[in-house]
Amino acid sequence: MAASNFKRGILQKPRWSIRENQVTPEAVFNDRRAIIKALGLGAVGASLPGQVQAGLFDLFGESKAQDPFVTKKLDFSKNSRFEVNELLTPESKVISHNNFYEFGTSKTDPLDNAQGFNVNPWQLKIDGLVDKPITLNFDDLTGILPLEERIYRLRCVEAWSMVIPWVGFSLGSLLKLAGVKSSASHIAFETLYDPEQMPGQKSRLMGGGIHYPYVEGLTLAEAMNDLSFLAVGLYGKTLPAQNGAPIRLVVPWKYGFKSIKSIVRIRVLDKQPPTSWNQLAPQEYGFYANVNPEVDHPRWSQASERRIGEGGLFSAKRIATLPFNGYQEEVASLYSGLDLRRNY
Ligand SMILES: Nc1nc2c(c(=O)[nH]1)N[C@H]1C(S)=C(S)[C@@H](COP(=O)(O)O)O[C@H]1N2
Ligand SMILES: [Mo]
Repeated sequence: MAASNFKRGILQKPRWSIRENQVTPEAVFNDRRAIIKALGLGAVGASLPGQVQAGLFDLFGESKAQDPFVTKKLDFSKNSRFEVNELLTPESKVISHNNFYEFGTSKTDPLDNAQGFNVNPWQLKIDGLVDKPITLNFDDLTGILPLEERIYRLRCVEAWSMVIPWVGFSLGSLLKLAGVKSSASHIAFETLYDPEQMPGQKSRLMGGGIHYPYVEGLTLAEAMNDLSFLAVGLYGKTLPAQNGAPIRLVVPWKYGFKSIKSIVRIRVLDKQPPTSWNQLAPQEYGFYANVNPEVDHPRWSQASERRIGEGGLFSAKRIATLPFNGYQEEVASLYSGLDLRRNY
């Protein structure tokens, strides 16, 4: 009936829209009802048997049926110290243009391949040079510390960028709970290793040549900087699988590959840990990876970036890249005396 016709016709929506469901703000939800009404389907819809009604609502992404990965609304407060006077990247772009090589190397692979990703149960261990090792389970991730929202720019080393409202807590606040020993100098992070769930870990080709598990690292001073953030959500809801559910790092002054996803271990060390992209191509990706418009990637310029979701239909807007991605005031002092050209 009408529903299936609409599905094939003008009202067809991209796959991601079907997933915004449980979390849709009331206004938008009501708006969809208004659309149904405006289409003259309201009265018809209301009188149809349940199954057909479900089909109608499905059009607008209100069915939970074929959605194995569920995001949920989070309780949080806004942290007004971390706002950005720029347009937010639409949620539809944030959750459909991703790098998550464990699920494939093209930008839409993570969305396509991560929907069956099972993140509950989960374990995140914080250990190494700490007074009190901590193991967080799935519920602890959103319960151990008060959640706040921060709007950060994200600048990928591939010269595209987004502006994203993250929900989570500072990395430093979690490290303080564990108690960092005075001998510590660095923090190592590790993504889940589960080739059964992550097809990119099974095949060298699909996984982009990375040796899994994906690992990253920060100096202790970087980790304790107020900007270093552990995100458990974005746009007010728990993280979609493709964005690094159930918990991922966000270090906004560094290239995106430092912001490791789906973390299972945070280890406090007394030496610099190996990092995945540096191991794969050391002449292209350094340990620091601070956003720096003056130091080009060997194969492309880093002077400007493509802001995803802005600009015309066929071209995204290009804007100048800022030193430390615009977070110079907060972090430049961490690198005083360091040659940023050599320590890229
Ligand atoms: N485990 C893991 N973490 C990862 C990646 C990855 O492939 N695997 N890609 C990184 C890169 S290159 C970027 S730009 C960001 C992208 O985050 P987003 O998809 O949420 O925008 O995640 C980073 N974290
Ligand atoms: Mo990236």
